Amino acid sequence: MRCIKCPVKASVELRRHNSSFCSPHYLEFVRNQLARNVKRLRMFAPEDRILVAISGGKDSLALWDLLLEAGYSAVGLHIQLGIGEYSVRSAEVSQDFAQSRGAELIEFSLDQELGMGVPLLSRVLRRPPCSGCGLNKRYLFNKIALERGFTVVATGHNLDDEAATLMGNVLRWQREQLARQSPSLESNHPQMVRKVKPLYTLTERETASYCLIRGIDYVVEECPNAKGAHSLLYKDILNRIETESPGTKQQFFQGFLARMRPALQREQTVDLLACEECGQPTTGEVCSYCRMKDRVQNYIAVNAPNGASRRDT
Ligand code: Q46
Ligand code: ZN
Ligand code: ZN
Repeated sequence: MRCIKCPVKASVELRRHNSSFCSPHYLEFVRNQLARNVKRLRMFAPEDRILVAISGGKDSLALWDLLLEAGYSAVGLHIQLGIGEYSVRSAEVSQDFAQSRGAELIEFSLDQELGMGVPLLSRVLRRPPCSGCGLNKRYLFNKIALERGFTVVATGHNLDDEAATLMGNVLRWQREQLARQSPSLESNHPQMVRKVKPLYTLTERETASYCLIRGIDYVVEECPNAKGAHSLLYKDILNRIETESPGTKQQFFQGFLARMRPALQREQTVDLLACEECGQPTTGEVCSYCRMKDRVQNYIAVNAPNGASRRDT
């Protein structure tokens, strides 16, 4: 099989695009996808200061690499979640990447900020690990971006992530989540930073191929808490459909953005207020992060007043 752009043997085949590329032309394809997405959805401009959420996985590192290559001001933010070896390795990989590119990486530790990592937090809140983890990440990305003068937060969500989230939202008919699901979310509150997902048209396999060709070392293992997650089931189902009918995943998500989301958006009438404790946007008086933090502080005051067992993970 030959590259569709030159006579060289292809190294990546994209059945949904009916295309195959040699390595240099594949990199060009990925760069063009990013540039097109950024332009089409007006995600950011050259003068924007971008905070890139870095997990240490293939998607976030590919995104950071692409933004740096394109000359954007892109600073990484890695939040250490305290999930055993997985978090140790994620931090190392993120630091190594930053060092290799001479890029700035902001590191933040949940243990230091909150007094505990995700595993203990899950037990204190009596909720699945991903629930507390997601709440912290969403809140901290926005807060750190605001405090440090970033104009936009970029995450590495890919087409598989977006299609699986869409499937979950549709299966439960979650109107509010559907209305908010977008690769480019404008700020609707003075304390809210714009959120963008510039890789939303690329699949997991495509970002992995990009990392492989670019020689980017990333954490291959999934977070241990992802096991049994509904999102993995949806991804598996969508991949099986995709194998039989290439392009379905893309049509599913792009069709939603073009035909369904505009109607849902018009219905959205949620007024955001400023949290009485931290000033961040919320629909109630006190935001869910501050309510969670109160519970954590109560737990620490009763169970580990000296912080002795704070690292009980
Ligand atoms: S890191 Fe956190 Fe994910 Fe791990 S605990 Fe769940 S949400 S699975 S992206
Ligand atoms: Zn080629
Ligand atoms: Zn708050």
